Amino acid sequence: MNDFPSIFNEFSEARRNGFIRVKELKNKGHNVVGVFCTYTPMEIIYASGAYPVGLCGMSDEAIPDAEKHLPKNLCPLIKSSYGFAVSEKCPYTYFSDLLIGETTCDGKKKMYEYLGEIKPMHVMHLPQGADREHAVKVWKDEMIHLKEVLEKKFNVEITDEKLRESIKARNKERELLREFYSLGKLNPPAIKGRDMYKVLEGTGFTFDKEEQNQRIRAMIDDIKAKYDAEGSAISKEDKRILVTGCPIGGVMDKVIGTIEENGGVVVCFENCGGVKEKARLVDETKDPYDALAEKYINIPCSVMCNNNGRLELLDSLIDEYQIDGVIDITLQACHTYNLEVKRVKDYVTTVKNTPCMGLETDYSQSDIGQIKTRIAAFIEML
Ligand code: BJ8
Repeated sequence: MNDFPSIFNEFSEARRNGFIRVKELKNKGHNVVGVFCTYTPMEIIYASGAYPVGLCGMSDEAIPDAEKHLPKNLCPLIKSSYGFAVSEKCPYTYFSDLLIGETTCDGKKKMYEYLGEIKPMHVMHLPQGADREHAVKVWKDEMIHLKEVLEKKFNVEITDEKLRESIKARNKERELLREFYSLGKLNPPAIKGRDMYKVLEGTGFTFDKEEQNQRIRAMIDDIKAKYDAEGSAISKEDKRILVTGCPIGGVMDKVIGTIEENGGVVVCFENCGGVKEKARLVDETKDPYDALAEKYINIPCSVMCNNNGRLELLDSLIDEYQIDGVIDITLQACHTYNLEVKRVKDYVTTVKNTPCMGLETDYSQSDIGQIKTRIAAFIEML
């Protein structure tokens, strides 16, 4: 039987060790594409032969560098991402041949204009809603435009065959990760949310996908076998928490750690990095660009108007994961998620009869005491 904590840690080390792997890829003549968002159609990047890597900043280390150019009252994820790029403190950004962003929130899309002065940058124009037929057409055209940009940049041809192969490979990875995070459906869950997140996050910095999939397959089988033989190390009394809202890479320890040290266990991450991107596969039977446009435009992020898909997803997840309480995390100055807090809270408490708490925070440690008090009180009340 495997040693789970060390396997989980290996995944969380992937980000740090990935620096060396990226350098090796560059030395071997491969292209690297830096990305910032779940809307990026990774399949097209893979079909160009390049390796995508996530560049969203997850610590406050480079925020002072960003604040030399950007306003202070901006989302920490945007400031951190820009700060790492402008200060050349992030090797992933440094080694990227091209950066791809999307017109999501105002802060990100305007930050991309500055990033474009540092590195080659392509911004995809994301429609602002998924419920109109022409929006899907516009998004499909943007996919085709991205294909042309990558072909020109890397002097390659992206054939439909290559694209279909990468769609299949990504779907396979998604299905495996869905099986992995579904371990949270067990009651009590088989693993803690912090460990689950380490693995999910680590996959964004693992470049050999075949090897990654084999490791995850073996890990799922081992965890299930251990659970069947010995039960779970997690108490059935722990309150089952669903986390939704902004990406949480930069507030992982502060928020998820605090939940799990105060009688809760995070069994489901609805946000980016968790279920949001993986809930829906790309249809392998359709024209690949139609299928990619349909899949990606339906990601239920708060930048969309309307974003009813988020409530639909939360509705089913609360049932499937037997949720005791929902915590909706907003990064400071993220207006779109902040504005959705009321809608989420109203829906979750009235329709699903489940307690819900909104939590606003940033990448600093200054509010840690207040966060602890609020989370402990919320869990106590469940
Ligand atoms: S699909 S969540 S990765 S946009 S937290 S930068 S929205 S101000 S990160 Fe996001 Fe794509 Fe949506 Fe996901 Fe702006 Fe809000 Fe900051 Fe955000």
